[in-house]
Amino acid sequence: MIKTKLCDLLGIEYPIIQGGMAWVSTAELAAAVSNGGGLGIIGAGQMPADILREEIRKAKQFTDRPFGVNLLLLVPHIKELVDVVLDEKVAVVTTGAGNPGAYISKFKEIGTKVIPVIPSVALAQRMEKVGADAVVAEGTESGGHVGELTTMALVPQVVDAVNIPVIAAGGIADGRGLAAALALGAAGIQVGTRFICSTECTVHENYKKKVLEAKDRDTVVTGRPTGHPVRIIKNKLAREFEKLEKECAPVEELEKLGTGKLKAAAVDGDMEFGSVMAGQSSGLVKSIKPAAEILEDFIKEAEEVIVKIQNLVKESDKR
Ligand code: TUI
Repeated sequence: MIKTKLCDLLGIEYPIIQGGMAWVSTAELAAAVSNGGGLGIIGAGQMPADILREEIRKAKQFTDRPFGVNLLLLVPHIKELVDVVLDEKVAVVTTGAGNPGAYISKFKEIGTKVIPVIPSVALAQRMEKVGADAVVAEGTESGGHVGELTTMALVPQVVDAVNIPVIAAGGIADGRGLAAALALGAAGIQVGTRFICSTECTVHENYKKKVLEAKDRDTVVTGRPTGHPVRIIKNKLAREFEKLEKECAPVEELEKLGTGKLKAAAVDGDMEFGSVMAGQSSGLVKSIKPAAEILEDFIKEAEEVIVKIQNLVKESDKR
């Protein structure tokens, strides 16, 4: 069994939280992960407020365990989404693509735990100062909107810089990754890509297939000049981005190219011109399984790896 302070903080069995992926992490997936012993998270993305409320209520029907909502701070109606999460008293909020400082005190007043996703040490320190309960240190291996640093370099630097629990994210899709994250000082992991290929994930089947087929070099970061670099699986859309970026096309043109493309991939199954956001760990994903089984596999494999390393140390001492 692998228990950490993150399990105590969130009231969960395993130190694994599911990435709140816009258009991908619906109530079904979130509830399945929470029922399996992790923390499931609904990705609010650009949902209208009333749809987010419906998703939260659906998740409450599917599970009695705590779950969370991921809020994308760059959406124009973010204040309405914050109000829904407050109103529904969701247990945990993770935030992406910005600084949630302005909302933290409101969440804390009602006992909602706030866990910002951050790509740097400076932001982690700022988040600790304004009262975050933990941070997700997300490396550039992740899918979707990414920072510059790798998980291997970022996580231990964040661990050294703050006193709140650090959750490692980016490139982690099996128990070896969980063991490695713990070795870096993390109190747990956030997993996105592996859960795309779960039975309960409601994303289009073509999306799951694309992740299953992807190999190690099949993702690429697009849209750097827009200030919102996004990792996706290579396809015609990625090539179009590459072409426009080479031509130094205006930012507006790049932004226009990206608009609505995640929905096209996740809902309509457009694998050519849709934005198939997924991490570098796609190459590790080989099967579609129930979320609970994925969680058990993570823990079992991490335990085996840790024992193996302990044995290595013991054997080395005898030499
Ligand atoms: O947010 C994510 N991953 C995402 S968001 C997304 S949807 C999207 N679509 C198009 C363009 C942009 C987003 C798909 N995947 N991960 C968490 C994350 N947050 N990664 C990086 C950051 C981040 C960046 C800047 C967090 C804070 C931040 O702060 C800037 C500041 O100083 O305010």
